[in-house]
Amino acid sequence: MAKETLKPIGAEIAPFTYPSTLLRAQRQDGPAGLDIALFGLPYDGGTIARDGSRHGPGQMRQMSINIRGTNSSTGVSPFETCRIADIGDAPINTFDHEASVDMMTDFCARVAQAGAWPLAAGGDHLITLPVLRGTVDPKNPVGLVHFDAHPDTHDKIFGTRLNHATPFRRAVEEGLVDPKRHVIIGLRGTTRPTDAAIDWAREVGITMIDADAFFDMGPKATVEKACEIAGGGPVYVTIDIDGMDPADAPGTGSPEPGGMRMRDMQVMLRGLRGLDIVGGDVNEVSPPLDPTGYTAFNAVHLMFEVLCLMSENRVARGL
Ligand SMILES: [Mn+2]
Repeated sequence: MAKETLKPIGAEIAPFTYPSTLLRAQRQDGPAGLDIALFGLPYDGGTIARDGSRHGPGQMRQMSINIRGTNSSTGVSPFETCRIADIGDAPINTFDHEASVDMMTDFCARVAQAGAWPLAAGGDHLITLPVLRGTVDPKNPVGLVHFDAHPDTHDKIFGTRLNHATPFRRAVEEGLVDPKRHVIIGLRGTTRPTDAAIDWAREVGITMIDADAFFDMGPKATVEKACEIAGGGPVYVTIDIDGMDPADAPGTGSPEPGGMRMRDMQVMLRGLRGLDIVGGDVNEVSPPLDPTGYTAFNAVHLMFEVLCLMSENRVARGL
């Protein structure tokens, strides 16, 4: 018997009302009974310079206005097969960095304890660490499909271990991510004569497909390679919006020219079908840096693609 699902708010009958929920999902307090929990992690205390991504979840809710329930390319309708709701934002403490990371971790742990899979809106890229800490058992680490202009594998910045340039160093150290199944796509930008973050990533076996390699291979060959690397176990998808070209995502703290366009991202995300995708996030959308909202608009369309992958996998697993 088909399960009773939560239909998106007004997607058919009131397309121009503002539900102000992620992907027009229904609002629910807490993750009980959900297959997939959508939520915000409105924290940018890990940002080195240009911040503002704490406002990302809010603008992503506003820009969810045009999201309808079905993926026109794949035919997947996540709200028909899975119980999905927006459970709001994790609490944080603006004046206490370490406590905020712990509060986000606790929030995500409650999602996992309810049996739901997480799909988060950031926040800066540090937010991926509490999602992984809260939802991944180190006995069963995830593979990572990671879109980003930067590797985020530094050890420390200004002596601190928790910021948006370090989350994947910590995640690998803590056994949450299998570095042999971690692929980063889109690396580029000005750098330094030596880059310890890149060197470390290479040493531990992370695969890096930089923007030059991506544009040589094209999105289809790139995603085929990504599937080969990340497959063989549960997979998490993390999308730093600065992986995209600033033409499609200007509203982010560390934009880098020469990146992937929206179409490239759509082709690659749809190419991940068949992987065991159990969670994801879209992060680094900074509304103050893009008053048009176009960055957040694209971000929620990417989030919907990840939701389709997760819901399809949930069905494949018989959950
Ligand atoms: Mn990043």
